[in-house]
Amino acid sequence: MNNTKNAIIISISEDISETIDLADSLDYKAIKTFIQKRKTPDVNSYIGRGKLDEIIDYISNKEINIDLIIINGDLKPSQWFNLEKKLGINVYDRIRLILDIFEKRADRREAKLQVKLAQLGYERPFVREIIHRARAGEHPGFMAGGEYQVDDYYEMIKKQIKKIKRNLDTIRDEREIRRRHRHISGFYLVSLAGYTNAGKSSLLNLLSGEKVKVEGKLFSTLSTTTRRVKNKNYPILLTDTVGFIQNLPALIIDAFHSTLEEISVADIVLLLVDISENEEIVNKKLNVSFNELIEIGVKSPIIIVLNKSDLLSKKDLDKRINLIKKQDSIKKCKIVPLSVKNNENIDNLLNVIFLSFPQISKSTIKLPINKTTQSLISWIYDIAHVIDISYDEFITITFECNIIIRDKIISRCLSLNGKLIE
Ligand SMILES: Nc1nc2c(ncn2[C@@H]2O[C@H](COP(=O)(O)OP(=O)(O)OP(=O)(O)O)[C@@H](O)[C@H]2O)c(=O)[nH]1
Ligand SMILES: [Mg+2]
Repeated sequence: MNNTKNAIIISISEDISETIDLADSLDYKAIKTFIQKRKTPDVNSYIGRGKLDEIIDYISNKEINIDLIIINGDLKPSQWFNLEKKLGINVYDRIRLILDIFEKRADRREAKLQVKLAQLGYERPFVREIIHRARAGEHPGFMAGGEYQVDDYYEMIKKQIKKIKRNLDTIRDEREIRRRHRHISGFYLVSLAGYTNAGKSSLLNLLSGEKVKVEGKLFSTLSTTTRRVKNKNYPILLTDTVGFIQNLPALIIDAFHSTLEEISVADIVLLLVDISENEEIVNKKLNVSFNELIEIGVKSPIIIVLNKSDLLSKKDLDKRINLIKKQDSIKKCKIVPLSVKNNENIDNLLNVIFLSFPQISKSTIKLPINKTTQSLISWIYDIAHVIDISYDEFITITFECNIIIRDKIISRCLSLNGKLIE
């Protein structure tokens, strides 16, 4: 069944393609765009009077039903109020559009709470406006809160925000405990970050055999998923999480703090970029995502993964890689082009990841041959990167891994009468 609804986009700049994609993510088709180029929005109605009249005319003459008006920017409560009143159709600004997508996609408890928190934060100034208008006798109710008296509603928002924050803190603490446990068990934590739709979930699925939802729409993923990388040579836990977008509203960043924290505590961050888009967009999205990572406090190595290379010729791909390499901000990062779709260059990515881990050390041990040491060896294969193994009177095995795992392997080796060679 086709659930597409019709929307009009109003903008004061020509840069509207992302807003069209956001609308599409909510199944709204942008059937008409009104652009009034100006430096700052009109204080009262975002766009000037003449343009507004033109839109009112368009709506009233049109046989097609318009379900939503989308403003390609942020609205002040008074502007929103005036626009809805004049146009007689629901008016969303960019933040509200994103919040609605998030609400639709939130599948687990944490994401639901985070979205609710962001929504309440968003609604608060609007409620203030409504209280003001209601007192002046202009507006009887508000958004979903029509059944509440506005004053009560405002109080309720405050209480709800407090309660949600408490619940989110508990979930965050549980996650912290789980994370510490995983680290102690010797796993490396690698997180996937990047602009929405770059292919993060596709890469998680490919590397772990998971079936996280993959979609050509914006913000398919909201909840965090952590899975072990299938390749047994690498004891890696990979975490997929919410994507970035330019001007990600501060209240969403705040609400998703604990989810984004998951990125900042990883040993390595993979920053995915869709390399197939045009150069200007690639650069913009790369910079937005990179700055976002710095802002959320990432200190670990960042590997730039240029995904969707299958959509470019070798020549175009090389050209783009060279352009990206020239950027000062990302000079220290390694760059890996690949195609998740065609399973191309994935092994190279795993190697680059492994070589980027902090405190990697190489060790060689000698073990007597018996049943117990066999199980130790398969365990070593499981949690370390085995470089060489040879059998004579003893088994000599050389492996690379982080210091925590190394200490564990050596202590088990010694307890089985093995020897540390180097
Ligand atoms: N051509 C091509 N398409 C790809 C590749 N990797 C992913 N895609 C497509 O890109 C779209 C987005 O993929 P996702 O894995 O959902 O992207 P994401 O980064 O998880 O997106 P969000 O969860 O929305 O942040 C889907 O339509 C994928 O099929 C690739 O290597 N080549
Ligand atoms: Mg995803």
